[in-house]
Amino acid sequence: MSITEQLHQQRDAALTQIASAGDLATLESVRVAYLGKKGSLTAVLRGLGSLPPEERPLAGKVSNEVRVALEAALEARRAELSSVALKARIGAEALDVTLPGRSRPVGSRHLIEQIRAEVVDVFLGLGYQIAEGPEVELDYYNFTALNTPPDHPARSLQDTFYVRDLSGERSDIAGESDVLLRTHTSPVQVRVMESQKPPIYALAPGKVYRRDIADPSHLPQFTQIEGLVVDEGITFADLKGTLDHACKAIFGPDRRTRFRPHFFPFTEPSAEVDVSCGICAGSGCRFCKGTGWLEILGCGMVDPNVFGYVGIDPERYSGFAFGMGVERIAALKYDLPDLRVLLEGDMRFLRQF
Ligand code: 2NL
Repeated sequence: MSITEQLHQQRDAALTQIASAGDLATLESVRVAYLGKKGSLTAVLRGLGSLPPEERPLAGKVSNEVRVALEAALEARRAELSSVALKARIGAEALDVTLPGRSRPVGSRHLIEQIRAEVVDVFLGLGYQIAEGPEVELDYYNFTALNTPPDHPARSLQDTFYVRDLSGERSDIAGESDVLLRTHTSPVQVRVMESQKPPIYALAPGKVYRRDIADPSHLPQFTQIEGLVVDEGITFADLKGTLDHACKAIFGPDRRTRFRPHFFPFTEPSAEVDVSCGICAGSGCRFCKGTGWLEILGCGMVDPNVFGYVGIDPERYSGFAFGMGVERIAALKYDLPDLRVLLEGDMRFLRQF
């Protein structure tokens, strides 16, 4: 076979392999087999020098043509294969930017926390300090210093969660225990009066505990906000003005208040406060059970006996105090038929606020 025939045979074999190379790596191995340092075409080119001089020009020309043809075919196939590879990669990495994103719901404060913050803001606006204290309290701060008699029903095991029972160890408090879960936030205010001199303008929001079975209108744990003012010359008129302002700020400027006589061990005189019904504006409807009024808080002038426990001179100072249940305010504001939804964490309820 002539050298020209050999070269053409190699060229045709190489072109077939180039055409059938399915990926860039295979194509590269074809290139190395023919045009690499130890490639078969390279070997032919190296052997040109040993040909008889008259054959060299033609053999040189043909081998050069074959090399150029193979390089062109390799380059063309390389371009083809890279575009196929790129298309495959783009296909695999494709991202549909028109798909809706995964939703991440934004959380919100619990309704009780919202109302608590709203009430706190009203009293911050009146210059009150916010006070906090322990939820596990001493009987002394929760009952005794608040003028609650030893035999008062609120102190019974039926009504209060006791933590430590000392009745077996100390005969002087027979039937009593000295550590309990606070039943109101009043003990916070007793501690304020013990540690600060008047004038005192304090608000005590926090969780309180009572031994009730949960039902539509009772929870064993709820949130109370109490307020306390002690200053010279404080009268019941100051109490009325303050609470009327607070009710208008919380429920709306068109609401009215009324004060009914009541009894608490720690205040004298004492009153319950009603706010006019927001549905019927006072004329009577199903929501207010025909009365035109909704009961929202208790209050009164601080009993001088309470001042005695904390060393405040009742001849020089007078004061008022009040307490409200935040869950009850929530129920009135949003017409909740059952307070228990406030403790259950059901998103269908919580999402509404
Ligand atoms: C209610 C009634 C009330 C107080 C709380 C109080 C605190 C001190 C002294 C005197 Cl340190 N009184 N607190 C007074 C009257 C009523 O709460 O119905 N709460 C839900």
